[in-house]
Amino acid sequence: MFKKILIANRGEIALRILRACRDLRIPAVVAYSDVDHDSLPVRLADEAVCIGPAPAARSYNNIPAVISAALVTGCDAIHPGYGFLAENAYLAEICQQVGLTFIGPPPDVIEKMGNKAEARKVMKAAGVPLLPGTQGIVPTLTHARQAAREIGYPVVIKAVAGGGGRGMRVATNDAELTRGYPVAQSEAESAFGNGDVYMERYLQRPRHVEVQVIGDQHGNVVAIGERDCSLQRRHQKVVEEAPAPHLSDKVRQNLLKTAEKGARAANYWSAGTLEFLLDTDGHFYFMEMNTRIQVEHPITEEVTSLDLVAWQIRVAAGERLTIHPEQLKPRGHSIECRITAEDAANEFRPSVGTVETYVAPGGPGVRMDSHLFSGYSIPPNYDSLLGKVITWGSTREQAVARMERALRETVLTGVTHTIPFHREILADAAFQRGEVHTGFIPELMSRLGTRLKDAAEEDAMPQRLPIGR
Ligand code: MV4
Repeated sequence: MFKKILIANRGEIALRILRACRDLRIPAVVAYSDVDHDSLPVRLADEAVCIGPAPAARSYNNIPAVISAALVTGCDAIHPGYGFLAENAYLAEICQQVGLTFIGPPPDVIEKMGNKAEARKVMKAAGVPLLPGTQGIVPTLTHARQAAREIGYPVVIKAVAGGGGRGMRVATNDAELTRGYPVAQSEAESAFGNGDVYMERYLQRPRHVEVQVIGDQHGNVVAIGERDCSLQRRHQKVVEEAPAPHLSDKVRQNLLKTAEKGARAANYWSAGTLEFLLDTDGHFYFMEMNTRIQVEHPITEEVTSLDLVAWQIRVAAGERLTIHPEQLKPRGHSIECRITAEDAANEFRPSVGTVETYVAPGGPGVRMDSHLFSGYSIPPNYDSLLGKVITWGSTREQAVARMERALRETVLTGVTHTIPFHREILADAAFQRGEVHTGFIPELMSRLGTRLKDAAEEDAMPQRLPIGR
């Protein structure tokens, strides 16, 4: 096992990794930027080391700074968390060269899955179902028109270096394709430094269902379980749940077996996720693979009792997976609400400031993964995630009821946040029936109209705040 781990991340995930290190009795060093000096993970860590100023390019994304921080503090492994350098093949490569272990898959696997057209090829060869689409990249508009004829409209143009929906362009006819193709290319070039694009048939209102996998360095790969992540706004997940509602046992078993086969074909080890689109007939299609621990991993932990971050560390150290099939039958249901510092009533404008009062929810079936504390000042330099409210119930209904309870009892003042928005989602009749799809949030937003403003005001009313003032 590792002697000491460098946590090259911040916020709730730095804290989550630190907790896994504690459970494994591994000392941990938190690498932080200037503005995170007083953060909770830094305060709780065994050691902390500053890696640069606030801009991520000069700290959390600065490979030489991260490598040096690990070496000078005597670490033998780096956990990158999610975001920042988590899917950076160069970091994984340099780690190998200087004798550090990158807690993630090998660089060649990161690179292959990072190219979405290459990932499609690997999955196709393995017999994983894909939407009709191009074999590789689409080099010219002429090729794009030809491909659209073969695929059939509507089509979507995606960046090979993209992922998560950034730089996506939908075309429903030749005219839209002609206009959209160069835009997709130049957006891909400026966003990812790689203008290569590929094409797929576009599916209307699909569900986003992803499969958590984990593999060791001895050839064992298991699909742990699926998550429904259909509730997204501008490609940002808002609510996730496990298991996926209204999925037949047959489709679920097939999905998990298929994901396992895909991960094996990619020579995968470590924790990873295969994303699929699910249509209304229960057909699923591979979209992309993420080679990191994901934000929403806790809901899979809640229904399996596995510690995915601890397993990710253990397999990186060379341990064998010893997960029994019995542990893979999901027990009950889990939901996660991502609380962000945004104003849902005003186009989700980012909100910054200092947390005045924070009281975390608790009680049976409630887990709060957050780095907040009363008096914490939120730096404006990074993403707006404040924490994740995660509930577990023996049924979906119980997990929903517990989420409503947890959201009601959370006290968070001083910054505008999305708890009122989450309460509207939870109160929605279609959501309560488990009728989720990727059009849900946009449709809810238009139904809500000005209701969000009222909900935000109500939330701020002092008589609802038992603590503070
Ligand atoms: C798609 C799609 C429909 N057809 N691909 C890709 C990444 C994801 N974040 C957005 N992506 C989509 N890819 C094809 N061929 C629809 C989406 C999509 C979506 C997917 C999951 C969750 C929310 C979404 C919202 C809009 C579009």
